[in-house]
Parts: sequence; structure tokens; C-alpha cells
Amino acid sequence: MSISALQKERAKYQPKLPKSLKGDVKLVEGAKTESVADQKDIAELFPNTYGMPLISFEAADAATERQPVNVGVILSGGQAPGGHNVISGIFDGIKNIHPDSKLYGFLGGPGGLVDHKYMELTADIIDEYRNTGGFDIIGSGRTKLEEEAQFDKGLEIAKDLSLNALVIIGGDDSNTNACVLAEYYAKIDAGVQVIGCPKTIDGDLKNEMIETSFGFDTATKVYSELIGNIQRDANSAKKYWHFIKLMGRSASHIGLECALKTQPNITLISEEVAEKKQTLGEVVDYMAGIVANRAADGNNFGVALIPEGLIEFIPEMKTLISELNDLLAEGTDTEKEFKMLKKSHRNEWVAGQLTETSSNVFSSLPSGIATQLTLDRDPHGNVQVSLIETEKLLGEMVKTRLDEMTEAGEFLGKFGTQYHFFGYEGRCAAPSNFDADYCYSLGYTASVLISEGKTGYMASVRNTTAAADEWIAGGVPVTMMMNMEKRHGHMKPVIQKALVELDGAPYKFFVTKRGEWATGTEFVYPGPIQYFGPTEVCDQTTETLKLEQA
Ligand code: FBP
Repeated sequence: MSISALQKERAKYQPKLPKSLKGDVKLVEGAKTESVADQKDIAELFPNTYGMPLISFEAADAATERQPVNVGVILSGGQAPGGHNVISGIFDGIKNIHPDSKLYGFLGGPGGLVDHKYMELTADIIDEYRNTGGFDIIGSGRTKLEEEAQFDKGLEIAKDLSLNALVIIGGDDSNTNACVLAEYYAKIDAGVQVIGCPKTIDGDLKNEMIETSFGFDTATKVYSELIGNIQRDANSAKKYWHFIKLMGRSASHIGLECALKTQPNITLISEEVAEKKQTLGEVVDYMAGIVANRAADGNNFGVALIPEGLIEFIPEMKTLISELNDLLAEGTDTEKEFKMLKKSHRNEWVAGQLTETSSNVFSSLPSGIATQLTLDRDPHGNVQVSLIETEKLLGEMVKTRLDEMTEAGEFLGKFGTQYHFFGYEGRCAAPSNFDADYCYSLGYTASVLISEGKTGYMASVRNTTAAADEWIAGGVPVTMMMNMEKRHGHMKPVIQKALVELDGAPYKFFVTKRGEWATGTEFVYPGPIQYFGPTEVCDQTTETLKLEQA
């Protein structure tokens, strides 16, 4: 593989570890845990893995002789910067436990375990991928591991490879499934442990014990660099409003973090829109108001950040989407009738089938967006919200509102738009120093939990706003993060998703500032991620973490 000069230098970077992981490790068990809610249900569903204690590591005085361990690793779901460092952390950790330990990677995500597709990860392979972005070392996938038949197929290959443990690197859903797998293997005494690892750029897998999911730091730094560059352009040309949609399937952590870093004129926070039960019209009025105020000061330009999941947080849009899902569900008479219609007649027909409120909302949408809502469906028959061009929807609606204001003499400015969607640009970036260190520490932590015979735990590294030396590594029982939620009509145990908290420090700080950022032009231009240089430039983590941990 040919590599760039930066990659060559970067490959030599030795990620920092907490001091408890630098030598022999002693495991300290804390208090027994309870799930965040629905304790009785979760305890009943997880009799073998419920209530386990929190674990933290300390440096041990004397070395313990340890047996080799064989471990299988799986990358699950969307890419996030640092995945390769989790894997190299596991590799170095198990080799430190015993040089005869072996690491296998299951290919293409959880499906690789079920289909018995794997490769041994040797030192040569691992060395090629240290400190690089992407998940290409073994690939990832979105197959859900949730059926006992899949668990049994996985066990066959685990037995063939004499695996002691599986490490599942994923988001809230994948770690929920990892916990179900851990419970099942414990119940049948399979002799295979399961350890989870918190991954997702979305930043929505976090709680008291998991301070952040890996990848969030790097991805938001990449997006903030791009937003900063666009802000410079906007402030130079002074002729466009840039509407930027940011990835993050449902929570608005990415948008909030980027706002804290770059200080744009408008940032929508989906959780706030839902809390205030805002209509689409109210969101549009809010944006148009800021555009008009800036225009009154002679500033016909600006930048607006829009979270990917916004429209599902607008109550009336949520209702509309759910009605459309029912109306156009595959195989129904209404779907057949819809498909028989000429394309040009479909939107009118759909509007006639909906409740009055939804029909009004549907008819108020720009026709391209309305059509998108009726067409792009996922394999479960749901509208694929992430494909809806929310930035264009809002841009077009703001334009219509401003035209009305012009007629009423309330807007005399100009409104030219440019649209962007940042998502894939950041998911495979080379990890920042923070993510490189954090991921390597998570992987190393997983190896210690495995050698201590633990199962049903998620690797945890805390105190992450301090220097890496001071980080606290250990394990958190996954059942501790669970509650019962309705999924596909049934109550299921799941890890609670962390949305932006409206009484949390990051959001509260943002609210004190957004007024100034809207009217002024207080843009910050963060520039690209720096890998080499002073620690205050290279090793800083997110504003979100700093405010949460302050
Ligand atoms: P994970 O939760 O699996 O980490 O994925 C996050 C994410 O990047 C979301 O932000 C985005 O909505 C989605 O994946 C896109 O998925 P895909 O890669 O399948 O297009």
C-alpha cells in the first residue's frame, strides 16, 4: 500500500494510555449496579449479567502470570474515526497479557460472525492500520445480531477458533445486542465472554460512566474545519446564506458541538424544537427573522446549521411521516393505488388521503420534498429521513417567507442560498490525538476485562478532559445503561439513547451566546486537525465534554 508522508509520520505515533494501564493492572470492584430505569424488567431479562459491579483499574504492585487469550473483534454500524486504534489497543493488550494470544477480525460487521467470515489479525496487518481512519481493516456492517440462531452460529466459529471472547465495537443498538449475546452465552455456559465498546460519531451513546463515544471528537473537528472555511467564504463574498445539514441520525450533539466551535448565525437543535412543540412554520419564521435582522444591518449572508434528524423532531412532521408510512406500506391497497397513478397526480392524491392537519402540512411542503417523502423508503417501509434534503426544504421555505415579507415591506435584503451536507467527510478521518489515545485505551481496557474473565461489560475510560495519564479505565455493566422501550410495537430492553439535554451545560451555554452569534459576525475558524505540536492545539477534546465535565 502506498502512503502519504503524513500517514508515515502518523503511523509512528504511540497513543497515550492512562497510567493504570501502563504496567500490571489490578482490578477494583465498586458498588453493585442497577439499570437506569425499569430495574425489575431488566433484572428478569438478564439474570446472569444484571447487577454486576462497576470496575476500575489501578496499577498493580506485582505481576500476575496470565494465560493467552483468543479474541474475535467486530466493527458494527457506521464508521467512526479511531476504530483501527481500538483494534490495535486490543491487539497490544492481549499480546501484553501473553505473547501467544491471538486476535481474529470478523469481516463486514456482525454478519461476519454468523457467516463465519474472518481473518487473523497479525502484527504486520495491525501495524499498517495504526492511527488511521476508517474501518477498512475488517469492514463494518449493519446486520443486527439479535436471534438465538445467529448466536448459535456465532458460537460454532468461536469454538472452532477457541475464542475466549468477542469484542463488539458499536453504537447503542449494537451494544444492546452485545449485552443480549453476553447474557445468552452466560446462560448456556458457552465459555465465550462478550465486551462492548462505545462507538458513534453521533455522540449519543454516553451516560454517567461513558463520557463520550469515540469518533465524535474527530468528526466534529472535521465538520468544524469545513464550517469555518465556509464562514470565511461567506464573510469574504458577503452574498450567500449557507444552509449546512450535519450528520447525526437523531440527536443534535454534532450540530451543538460544531456551533460551540464555530459560532454560526443559526443552529437548530432538534431536541429544543420537540420540547417547544414547534411547527415547521415556526422554525421557518425563526430562521427568516434572523436573515431579515442581518439584512437590516446590511449583512445578506450567514451560516445556518441543521441537524440531520430535525424533521422527525417536529411533531407535525412526525405525525405526517407516520401517516405516510401507513398509507404507503408495501402490499396495502392504498400503496397499489398510489403506484397506479401518474407521477404528476400522486402528491394531490396523497394529500387527499391524509388527516386534515397532515394534509395541510404535506401541501405546504415544496413539491420536490413532498415527493421525496412518498418515495424514499427503507426495507422496513419507513421514509428514509436521512435522505430528505432538510437543508433545501428549509432554504426554500425561508425564501417563500421572505418573499411574503418583501411584499409587506418587512424585508428589503437579498437571500441567495448554498446548500451542503457534511457527514461522510468526517466519519473516516484520521483520528485526532484525543480519539487515537481514547480508542487505543478502550481497546486495551477491553483486553484487561477479557483476561479477568468479565462478560456483559462495556469498556470505559473516564476523566477524559484531564491528561491521558490521569484517565480512569475500567468496565461498566451494559445492563446498567438499559431501560425498556417500545420497538416495532413490543417493549424491549435497550441502552438509553442520549439526546441533547436542555438542562445540560453545553446547551445552556449555547443559549446564552446564540443571540450575539445571530446578529453579529463572530465566526470562529478552527482550521484543520493538528496532529503534531503543542498540547493545547493538538490534544484538546470537545467543547461539549469540557462544559459537561467543568
Ligand atoms: P452509527 O450510529 O452506526 O455509528 O452510525 C451513525 C451514522 O453516521 C449517522 O450519523 C447517519 O445517519 C448514519 O450513520 C448513516 O448511515 P449509512 O452509513 O448506512 O449511510
